[in-house]
Amino acid sequence: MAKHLNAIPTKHAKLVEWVEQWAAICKPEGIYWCDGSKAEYDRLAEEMVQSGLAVRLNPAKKPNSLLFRSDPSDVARVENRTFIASEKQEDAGPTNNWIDPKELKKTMLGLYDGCMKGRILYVIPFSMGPVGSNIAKIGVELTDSAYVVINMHIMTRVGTKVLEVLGDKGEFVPCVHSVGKPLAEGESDHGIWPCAPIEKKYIAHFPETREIWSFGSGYGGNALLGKKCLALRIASVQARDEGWMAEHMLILKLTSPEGKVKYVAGAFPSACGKTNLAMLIPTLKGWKVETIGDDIAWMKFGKDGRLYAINPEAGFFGVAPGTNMESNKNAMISASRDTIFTNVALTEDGDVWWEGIGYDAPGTLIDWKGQKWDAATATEKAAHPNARFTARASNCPAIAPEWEDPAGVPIDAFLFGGRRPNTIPLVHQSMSWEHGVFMGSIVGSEVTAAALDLKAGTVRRDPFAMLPFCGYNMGDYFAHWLEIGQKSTADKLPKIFFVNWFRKTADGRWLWPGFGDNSRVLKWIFERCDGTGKAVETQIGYMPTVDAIDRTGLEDKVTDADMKELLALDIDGWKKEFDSIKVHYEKFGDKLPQALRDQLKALEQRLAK
Ligand code: O2Y
Ligand code: MN
Repeated sequence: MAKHLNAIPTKHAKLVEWVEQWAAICKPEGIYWCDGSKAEYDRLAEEMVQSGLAVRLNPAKKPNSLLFRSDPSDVARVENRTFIASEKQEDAGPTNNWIDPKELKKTMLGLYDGCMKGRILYVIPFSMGPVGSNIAKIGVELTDSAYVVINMHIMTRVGTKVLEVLGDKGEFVPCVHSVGKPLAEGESDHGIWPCAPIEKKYIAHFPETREIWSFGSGYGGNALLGKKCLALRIASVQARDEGWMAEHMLILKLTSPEGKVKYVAGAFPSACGKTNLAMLIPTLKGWKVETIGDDIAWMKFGKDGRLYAINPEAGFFGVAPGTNMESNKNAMISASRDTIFTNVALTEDGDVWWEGIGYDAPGTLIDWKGQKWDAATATEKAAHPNARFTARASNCPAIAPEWEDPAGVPIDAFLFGGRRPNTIPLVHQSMSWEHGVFMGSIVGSEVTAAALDLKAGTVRRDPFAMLPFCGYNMGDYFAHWLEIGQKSTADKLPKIFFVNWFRKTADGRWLWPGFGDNSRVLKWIFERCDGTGKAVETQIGYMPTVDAIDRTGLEDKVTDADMKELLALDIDGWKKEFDSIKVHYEKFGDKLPQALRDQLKALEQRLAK
């Protein structure tokens, strides 16, 4: 039996028993209970530097920061190895990979048997959300990866204070993770990222028992189990059962020049600039955006009938390539110290570099695969396109003072959006809660030539940006959104908007500059929440009049003609959209709520007028 390397810091009998059960299966060299301290972080970081797994960056360039290079086969979330193992297939629904839980547990127990030989089993008690908040949840992750431990230190709240809240009998979500690479007697990783081959990778969720089992990957969303696995897939099931919301949404605080505040939450599919929007620097004088969260929102009704949101995370796991001082200055500053970089390039002077960082590579680099890289001769990118920075939210200059308020912040507006070069206007507002749910259910991005599974130009629907993250049948999830609308009144519920920063002209020119100029659209949304903001009712919802979006200082970049095009109602485009939504909806069969069928029918009728 593996020995405990430090004192067991809890009297929670069920937790201790569960840890020992898993230790008996995984057979680690020892069990270590994480306390979440800086000393623990520093010790594990140094051990990984000494073993060659991590590079310590030049402290004069990036203080207290590390660089990791993963195995080239372990660079992103693996959707085809991510499973919802509900008792009934119907409960996973048409958008998830379903697998029988008994069969999966049998397979995975076989893989877990002895998988931690030669390694330490770390026990990570963590809180998603401010410790003790009534919206927060506690998880415990078992892992054999010190990389996971230090990332969890940044992304969640870890350690002793969490165990105090858990007490002797508190509920926790059990999360088991192994890199799936046992070590033989005397063997070490020799600085090579441990993981298992793709066919042995499993990212498994058991919604009925609220368990997460992950095997074979050490990377991001596959391994940091608090994030996508707990805070979205399992939490979405808990939220359905308990009457709250777990959403793939950024949360931002918007302050007007007069000092009035609105809180906005927004769901966008991957690669639509969610982190950039959450940290936006307005180009409009006097307006301020502050960040509450960049990826996930948990929301519960307050006694006043409003929805209160917390960011369950404590850090950002952001995409490095394309992030620069122009696109996201606040993210660059967040990642300027105390940061874990994964799969970016290393400069000769011990700094990091990636494509789109805003300046040329300063000399010869070491690329993400550990090879010498020279811009003049390179045939491949220096940083992996999914290279990441793990940065502390507390290091973000734009972080809102209330970002850790355990009560959460009251949400005024929901935004949905995707990358849509045509048809969808710059912004429109729903006519009702049901219409807003309809808008969320049709979110999607146009597929580019790079995505191989769909024809270029078609729309990949990603309802509520939850396609890879909803832990149950998406049809039931739509019904849950509709039920949320029944729990309060229209004046208290968030207003719902659909935005599209990605419109192009027929000859491929961007119509809208995006980034800081998106504050102009946020201003109109702010005004609409206040019952002002000029709008016209159209077949697809309320749209701003052409003069309603403040273009002060932007008149040369976005002309009157551009604005007209951005806000034009493209009836023929919407008729095609209707056909595409019909096909999308067919997937859900009987699970598609009648209210959404009615919304689609009503749209058809309005378009025919
Ligand atoms: O590739 C990964 O493992 C990370 S995926 C991710 C990370 C941060 C925020 N969002 C996402 C996402 O896929 O939505
Ligand atoms: Mn995300």
